[in-house]
Amino acid sequence: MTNLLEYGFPQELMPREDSAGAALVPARVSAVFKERWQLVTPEGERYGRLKAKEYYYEGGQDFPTTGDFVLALPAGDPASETAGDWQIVKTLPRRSFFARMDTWHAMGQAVAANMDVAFAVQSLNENFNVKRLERYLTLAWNSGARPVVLLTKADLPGDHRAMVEQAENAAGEAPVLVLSAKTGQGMEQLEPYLRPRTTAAFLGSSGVGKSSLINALTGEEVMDTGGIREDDARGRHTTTHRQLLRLPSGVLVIDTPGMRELGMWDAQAGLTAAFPDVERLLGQCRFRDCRHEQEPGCAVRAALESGELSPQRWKNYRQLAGESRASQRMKQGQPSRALAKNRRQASKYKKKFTDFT
Ligand SMILES: Nc1nc2c(ncn2[C@@H]2O[C@H](COP(=O)(O)OP(=O)(O)OP(=O)(O)O)[C@@H](O)[C@H]2O)c(=O)[nH]1
Ligand SMILES: [Mg+2]
Repeated sequence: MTNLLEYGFPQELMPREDSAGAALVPARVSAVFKERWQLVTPEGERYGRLKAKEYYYEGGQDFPTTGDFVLALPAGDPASETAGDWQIVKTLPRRSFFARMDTWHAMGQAVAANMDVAFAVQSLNENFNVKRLERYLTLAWNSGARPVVLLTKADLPGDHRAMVEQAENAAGEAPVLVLSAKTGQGMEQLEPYLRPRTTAAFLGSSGVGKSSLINALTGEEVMDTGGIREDDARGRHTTTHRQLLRLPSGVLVIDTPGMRELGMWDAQAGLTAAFPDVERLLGQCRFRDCRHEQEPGCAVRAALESGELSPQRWKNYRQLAGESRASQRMKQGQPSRALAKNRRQASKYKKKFTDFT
């Protein structure tokens, strides 16, 4: 018997024996494939499909994603059409979820759910990019999990101080840890974030070493890892699907493939947490509807002029806030021009890559 509590399933969400849903079995989604969900169930690993009545009709529930807690009906009669597959009946309330804009479907896509910690991973080479880090951090804060920045490959030659400092400035309240999966340097700093029964998701571009970190934590090659291009440190999309794993220490980790696109989806709370310095200034302009261009008494312009706020950070904030507003309009059913452009780009990607994630 697999104990679902060991997989982070909250006691209070367990079906009660005297409840109407007593026949339903708790499970956690460990991976999602085309219309099939890999589940950790009390009977071990099983596969499930969504019960149409609960999911595919108007007003249906959110499709489960990796890390979700669900209730399911065990596989029925082996002779029946659905033999072998469980039926997923309910997606239980999420305590956190990392979502991004799915430009193809013009909706939010939950990448991982019920994490306690969201690791935003970048490597200390050509991959390092503050703008991208701010993007990840905004969505990580928005997820409701605790964001932590991991700067990997600290064993690589060179002076990394400037990159670490830039990451610390961008990260604000989120801790920044410098480490190496290869040599083990700094790995002990992860310990407070990796407690038994808690869940940590690893998020970041392809090739930054997410799967390598998980292997280093396990002491075994539980995930495949791949090379990177020499010239720009880009990875080869080795991990192809999101996977929840339980490590020998009892912590649950979610490995994710490097995402090519990370658009904002309804991320105002994340922006407020990731850019407190900028949002504080917004409230200080003389005019409430200040556009931060030529208006007198503009606190943003004053901060840019004094050097208190860097032009890059301001520009990135505007970009992310614009995307977030566009996603809110989209939620209300108002398509935008920006979306149409994104969709054209997405369709190009779709033709080129089969693993569009
Ligand atoms: N020097 C050095 N190389 C590392 C380190 N961690 C990972 N690598 C290398 O970086 C490459 C990519 O590592 P992966 O772990 O596959 O990267 P990933 O983030 O899982 O990539 P995707 O699965 O494609 O998203 C591999 O060649 C690793 O050997 C490290 O700490 N130091
Ligand atoms: Mg990987």
